[in-house]
Amino acid sequence: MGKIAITERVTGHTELIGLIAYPIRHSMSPTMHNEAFKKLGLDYVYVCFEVDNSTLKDTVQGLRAMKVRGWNVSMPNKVAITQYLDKLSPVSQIVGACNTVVNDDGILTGTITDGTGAMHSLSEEGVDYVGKKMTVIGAGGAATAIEVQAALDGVRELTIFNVKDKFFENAQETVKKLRERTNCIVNLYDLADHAKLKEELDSSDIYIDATSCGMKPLENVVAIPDKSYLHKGLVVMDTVYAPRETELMRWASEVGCHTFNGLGMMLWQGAAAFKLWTGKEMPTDYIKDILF
Ligand code: SKM
Repeated sequence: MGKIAITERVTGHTELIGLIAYPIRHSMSPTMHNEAFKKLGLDYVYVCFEVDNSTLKDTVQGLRAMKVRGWNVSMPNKVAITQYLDKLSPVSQIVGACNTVVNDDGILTGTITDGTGAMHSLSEEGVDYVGKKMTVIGAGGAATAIEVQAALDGVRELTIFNVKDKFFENAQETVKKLRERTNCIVNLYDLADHAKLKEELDSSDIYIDATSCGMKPLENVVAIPDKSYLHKGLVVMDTVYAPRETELMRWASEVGCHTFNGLGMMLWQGAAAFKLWTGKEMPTDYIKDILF
């Protein structure tokens, strides 16, 4: 946007919507939301702020005091911010994290739209997940949001794999909560158990990779050992979108799987947040045309 466009668009009435994370200068959210505001003639601007856990509390207080309409939250603040909000949506409570805050007259409500974003992306790809078996690799923020939403949205069986790192315990908690609150059959295994991984993927309809494999600095790294773990008929979604095609997606194409990246998830998590702040549908076809 040039100087003229900014002075035409930003006036004394313009309201702010933010994204608080660190690092965050790489984000495509500002372009996505600002293009959508412009297209619909909505008087908001969306700006990134480099905020980590050390300045998070002050930031939340400041945004509330400034009557900012809302904001997105990304790493490393998704879990930490929950303690500073007034209310959390049911899904945010189960996931234990938040990526979207709405400020209604000083009452801050947090929710998480990453999971609905992923499920919406599957639907858009023509994947009917209700009653199906899904394997998800990963136990971080995005992975947990997907796992919870999948179980809530009617996936029959969910198998989670993760390496035995600090997130494994988190995944154990997720499994416990989902077993208590949903009818989904949920299991968790160590990603190092290759025999189990093969067995579970062989009997799955959908495989979602929600690790950072495939993304800088792990380009060309794949969470599964080789393409014999994939079968034709398996839907393979990689949550990575930069690069647009990961090594996992190349293997999946070679095997004949329906495969796609995380751009749809990114779009639909943003569209859900956009709706909460503005009450309007994001013009997603237009955004796809200009951004994807
Ligand atoms: O949950 C999303 C967040 O809303 C925006 C974002 C980004 O712009 O990079 C990434 C995810 O954490």
